[in-house]
Amino acid sequence: MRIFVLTGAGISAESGLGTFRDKAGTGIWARFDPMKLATPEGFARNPDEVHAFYNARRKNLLSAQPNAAHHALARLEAGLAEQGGHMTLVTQNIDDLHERAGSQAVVHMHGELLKARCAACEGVAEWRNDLGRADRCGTCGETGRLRPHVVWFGEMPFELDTISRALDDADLFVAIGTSGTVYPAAGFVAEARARGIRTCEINLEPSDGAYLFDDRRYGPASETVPAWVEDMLGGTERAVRE
Ligand code: BV8
Repeated sequence: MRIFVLTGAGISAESGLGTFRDKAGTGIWARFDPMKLATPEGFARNPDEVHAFYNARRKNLLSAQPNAAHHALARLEAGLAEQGGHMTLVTQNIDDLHERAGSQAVVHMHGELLKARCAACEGVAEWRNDLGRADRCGTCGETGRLRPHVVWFGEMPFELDTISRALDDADLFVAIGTSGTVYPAAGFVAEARARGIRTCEINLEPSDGAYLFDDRRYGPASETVPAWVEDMLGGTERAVRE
């Protein structure tokens, strides 16, 4: 079995990291303006404000722990490999909770909060402290040219070719903890369907794109994902229709 898994902020919600668009209107983008804080134009206009936004999220991440859903996906990756199968894990998240739970291959299509990129030399380095205009690039020595290594709105997501090839190769497409709002990630389910691939949504509640999924499982990821992984590794994927 070759499974393509796409995760979003919902898989990290129970680890205490914020989601973006919860229906309750409590998400990050309900409290902060993405056009000011998650676009290159916003960063150019007010770098200190954008750095402060990501410094707060980086601090929050460093005190967070992976939850049972992250650990279950790490088990699925290992279990499928043992069975001669394969799992591709693509995440929209910029946290490192999949890696800390033991996932070996994670495609961060929207970048990584614990890395900084230099606008002068394009060098990328681990960065776990606060980041600001006074910081110096360890590769080229320039000061004040570092930014969070994340993909902002209007910027090209990373590894789209890798993602497209993995979709070509998959037997099953599973979206976990994503509202299916942001493109191109939100378009992956339609690409999977166009390839005749079975699709499954695992989320707290039906997303606006729920109709695009053959199977659906709803509830907190820390409960629904381990149960789904047990089914997958037990070989009897029990698709619970809503
Ligand atoms: C691109 C990184 C061209 C930074 C993010 C106008 C101008 C420019 C672009 C556009 C435009 N109009 C549209 C676009 C395209 C735009 C877009 O899609 N906009 C949307 C708003 C309409 N996209 C882009 O700009 C992308 N780039 O288009 O470049 C291009 C295109 C194709 C090919 C080549 C080039 C770049 C988008 C990336 C932006 N960066 N983040 C940061 O994190 O600060 S996006 C942001 O939303 C998040 O990072 C996240 O990755 C992404 C998706 O959000 P979700 O993960 O789905 O989270 P959300 O809160 O929405 O949903 C959580 C879900 O979990 C909910 O359904 C909830 O019910 C559920 N949940 C909650 N708790 C639990 C749970 N589930 C289970 N258990 C729980 N406990």
